Amino acid sequence: MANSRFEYVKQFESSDSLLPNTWIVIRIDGRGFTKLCAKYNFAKPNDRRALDLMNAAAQAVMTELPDIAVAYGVSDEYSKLITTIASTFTSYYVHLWPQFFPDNPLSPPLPSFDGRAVCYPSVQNLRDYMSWRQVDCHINNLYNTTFWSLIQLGGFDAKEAEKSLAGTLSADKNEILFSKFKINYNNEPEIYKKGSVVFRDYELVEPGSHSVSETIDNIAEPVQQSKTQEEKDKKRRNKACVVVEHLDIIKDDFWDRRPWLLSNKP
Ligand code: DGT
Ligand code: MG
Ligand code: MG
Ligand code: MG
Ligand code: MG
Repeated sequence: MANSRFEYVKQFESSDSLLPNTWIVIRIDGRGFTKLCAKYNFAKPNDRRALDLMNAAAQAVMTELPDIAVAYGVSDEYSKLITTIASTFTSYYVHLWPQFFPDNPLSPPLPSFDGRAVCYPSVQNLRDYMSWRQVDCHINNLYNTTFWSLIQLGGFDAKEAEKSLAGTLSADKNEILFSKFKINYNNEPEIYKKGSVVFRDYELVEPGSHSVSETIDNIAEPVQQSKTQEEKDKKRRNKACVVVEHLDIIKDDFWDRRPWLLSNKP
C-alpha cells in the first residue's frame, strides 16, 4: 500500500516499547478459566492434570523462545513480546491438551490466555514480585484445601464452609484440616503449596558442552558483550534443559544456587 491514500493509517500504530534496562515480567493468565474448569470437570481445588498441562506449555514456550531471558529484561517491544508469549502458550496448551486429558476432548469455547507486561527496575523488585506470587499461591491453596475438605469430606455446603472459614488465620485452617480430617497441610504436594518455577538448568546441560562455572562467568560478564559472545550465550540457552520445580523462591537459597538466573543485569 506504499504511497496510497490509505497509508496514513500506519500512523495509528503507536510505539509500545518497554522501559530498557529493566526486568520485564510477562504475566499470562487463563481467560475465563472459572468456566473452563467447570466445563471439563477439573478436580477441586487442584487438578494435577491441569497443572501439569500448564507446566508443559510453559516449558515448551521457554524451550521455543530462548530469548525469554529477554522477558526478564532485554527486549523492547511490548506488544510483540506479550502476544508472542501468550499466543505460543495458548498454542501449546491446546496442542498438549489430549496428552493430559485423553478422555476429554476440547470443544469451543477453546482455552485462551491474556498477557500483560510490567517492568521492574531492580532485582529486589523482581524478587519481591516472585515472592508476592508465591505467597498468593500459599494463601489461596491453604484456603482452598480447607474449603474443599469441608465440602468433600465434611459434608458442608459452600455457604457453611465459607462461614466457618471467615476470619480464620493460617494456624486455624491448619488446625481444622488436622483435627477434622487428619490432614497435615505440610504433607500436601509441593506443586500445590509452592506452585511451579520454570527455568534453564545449566547443571543438566549435556556432558562436554560447558561447565557450570564457565557458564556463570560468561553470563556475569559486563553488559557490553561482543556479538559473538551474545550468540554463544544464545546457543547455550538453546541447549540448556528447561526444568519445572516446586521450590521456595522467596528465600535467597533458590537464587543463590542459580546465579545465572539474575546475573545478566548490573
Ligand atoms: P479471567 O482471568 O478474568 O478471565 O477469569 P478467570 O475465570 O480465569 O479467573 P481467575 O484467573 O481469577 O481465576 C482462575 C480460576 O481458575 C479460578 O476460578 C479457579 C480456577 N482453577 C485454576 N486451577 C484450577 C484447578 O486445578 N482446579 C479447579 N477446579 N479450578 C482451577
Ligand atoms: Mg488467574
Ligand atoms: Mg485475566
Ligand atoms: Mg484467569
Ligand atoms: Mg510478524
